[in-house]
Amino acid sequence: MDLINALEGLASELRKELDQASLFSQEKLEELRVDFLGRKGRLAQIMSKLSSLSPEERPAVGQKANTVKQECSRLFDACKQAIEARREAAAVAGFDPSLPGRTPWQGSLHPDTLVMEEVCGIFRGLGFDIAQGPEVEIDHYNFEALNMPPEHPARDMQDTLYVTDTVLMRTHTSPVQVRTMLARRPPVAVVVPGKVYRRDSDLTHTPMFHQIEGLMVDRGISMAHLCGMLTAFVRAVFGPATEVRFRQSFFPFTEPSAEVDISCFLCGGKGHGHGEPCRVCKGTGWVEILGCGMVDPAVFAAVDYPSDVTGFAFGMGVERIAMLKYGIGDLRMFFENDVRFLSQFA
Ligand code: 2NM
Repeated sequence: MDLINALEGLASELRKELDQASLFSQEKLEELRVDFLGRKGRLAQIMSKLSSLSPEERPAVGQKANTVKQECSRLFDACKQAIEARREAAAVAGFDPSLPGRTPWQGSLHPDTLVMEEVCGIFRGLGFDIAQGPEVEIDHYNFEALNMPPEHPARDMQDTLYVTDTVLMRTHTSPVQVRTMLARRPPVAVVVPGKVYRRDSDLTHTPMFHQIEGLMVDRGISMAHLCGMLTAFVRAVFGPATEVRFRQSFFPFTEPSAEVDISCFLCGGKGHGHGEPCRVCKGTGWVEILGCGMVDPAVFAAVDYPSDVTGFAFGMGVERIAMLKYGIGDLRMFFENDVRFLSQFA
């Protein structure tokens, strides 16, 4: 008979629901009791159909209802005691499982890390290895081998943090390229992300910042490879419509040297928007993004490479790229580690 089945089902449904019940609160258990045994509960709903039965059928159903009700009450009471016992044990142990949980903080990567990972990922796709090296360097790798002998005016361009006469905090990541060339024969293709140090501190300079430099050396490497690689790179970071401009420049370790400008990603190179000069490119339509050049033969001589190899190198400031990419207006944000800033990069 349907109602008998329904009544029997009720007890097994309750057993299932109470499986986890020692983890319930008393409040939740009481809600469950009302749901099953309350005036408009599941048992009451089944019994409301009693009137549809013939008078002969009713006593059996009524009896069944009584046993089911007793069984359910017994289950509820046992559960209530189990919850109370658990609460008492936990209280003795000094832990209250009925307290709401604490939401753990979700960490996020620093914008410097995001940019270094993105840039290194792009160059890995172009066939470059990633190399790293010490932040405390010797004069020889940081300057001498990079065509900056003692008294070279270029050493004044970079205010160096010295540890001793010959030991210093690296002022760029280029000494890692030197170490790489000393350790490997051409072909070499590496990018080097990392911290660099300068004796400089104001609104737009910090004593420590991040650079990514790259180097590709082989027989037959030309300016065309440099242009192709760097164009592919900036389009991967700033979008396929980005225009690229190579502007003549100077570095001690490259000849010729150039700075790379990209068409402004904010105003699209127009130099203005809403009738105002563009705030990213200051109205020029171009944004400087990195420096580069063909490695000076003096650098290859310093690492004992044969005189017929050629190569290109490039370098960029990570904070500068991040400021452009994420619209960060203040360099100090990178070093204050304010969670309200950092969490925006989650
Ligand atoms: C730059 C610009 C131009 C550079 C040169 C070298 C090395 F080691 F191969 F000589 N590494 N990086 C380089 C060249 C770096 O940064 C603005």
